[in-house]
Amino acid sequence: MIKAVISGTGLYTPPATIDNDELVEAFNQFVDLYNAEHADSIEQGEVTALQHSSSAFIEKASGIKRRHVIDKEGILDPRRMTPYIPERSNDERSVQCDMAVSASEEALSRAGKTAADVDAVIVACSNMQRAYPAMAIEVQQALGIEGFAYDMNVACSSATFGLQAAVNSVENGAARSVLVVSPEICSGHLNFRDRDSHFIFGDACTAILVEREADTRAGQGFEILGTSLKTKFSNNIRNNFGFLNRADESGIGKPDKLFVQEGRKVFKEVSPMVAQTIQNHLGSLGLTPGDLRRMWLHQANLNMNQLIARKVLGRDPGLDEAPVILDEYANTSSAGSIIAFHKHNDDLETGDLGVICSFGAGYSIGSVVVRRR
Ligand code: CO8
Repeated sequence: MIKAVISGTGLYTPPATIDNDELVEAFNQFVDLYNAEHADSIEQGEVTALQHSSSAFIEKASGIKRRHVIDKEGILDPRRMTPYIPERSNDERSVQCDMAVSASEEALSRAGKTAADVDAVIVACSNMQRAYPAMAIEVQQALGIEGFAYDMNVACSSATFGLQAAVNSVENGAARSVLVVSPEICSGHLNFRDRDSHFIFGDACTAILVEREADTRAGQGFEILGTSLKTKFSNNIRNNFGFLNRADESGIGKPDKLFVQEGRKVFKEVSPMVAQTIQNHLGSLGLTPGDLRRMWLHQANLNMNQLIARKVLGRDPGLDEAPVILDEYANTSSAGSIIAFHKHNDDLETGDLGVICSFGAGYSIGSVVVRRR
């Protein structure tokens, strides 16, 4: 039987950063402008005055300190509050393709492989910058890969669902190796005018190379022991942007065409589901939580991750057991758990076990149990 391994990972981090104080200053300027413009209506009770945001709240409620973004100026302009990412001509590489190529080249180089060794590309992320042709086929062409490519979207769980698709393709012989790439431009669909969520997301791109064990060096990378996926429909994280928007002009420009969530409900409902999914997955592989050396969890909220790790382990986790990258990156959707894995796996020893686990809109949860080779 063919076995699949993760032989290399890569990360593209946009150079621009916005810390909480900068973000809050711009948001509060926007609030002051809005309240001044609507002073009469606010006075007459027709419009509700907007409230200031606060860095102290953001760090306490989420653990986020800063985020990397493709464009800083547009987001921090209180009259715009949206990144400025100029359109490119059809003859140029798209922005997501550029990010994907950068992360993929690092993954290939770390695995000691070239494009000639890869048979497939899956672009798995929350937002594609166009409907078609598939982003993955553009990335495939840019990297010079023969074979096939396709896009998929399961919001924050896209990368782990993509990993399962890659494992299937490798283990059933459809591909020798598959690149799973997650170019997340979350700033493009975040409502920076919404006090409840303006601080949540950042931009980044990850890439993972999944190969046949037989094509890798002894001791290289991580054996994939199993993948487990779970979904349950919920409206608590939603984005109604879509191709039918133009068919009803009354909805254009409404806030539901960007990311919206009931954050508290998500926290309460998803945390136990995630802990249960990890425990069930370990059990199905004949393992127990005590066997885990590390959990690379989705990076949305620090308190949520501590709660999930505590539920899984039955005790408080050490930072070393559930590493945190959201302080630096914020929530980068599907890239988050893979960034944690990419940055925090070098110290594991042969035989050490870990779980990569994503969770988010859908609801969707993806668990991937790996063992250091
Ligand atoms: N500044 C100051 N005060 C604030 C602010 C702010 N910015 N925002 C809210 N408050 C106030 C509220 O008004 C409230 O005040 P009061 O108590 O007087 O009513 C108080 O703070 C508490 O508000 P909340 O209950 O909303 O705050 P929480 O403690 O619940 O924290 C969080 C909010 C941080 C959002 C938290 O609920 C959370 O992180 N939940 C988990 C969310 C999560 O994991 N979501 C996953 C979504 S990601 C995903 O699936 C990917 C989607 C695709 C990506 C798309 C890219 C854009």
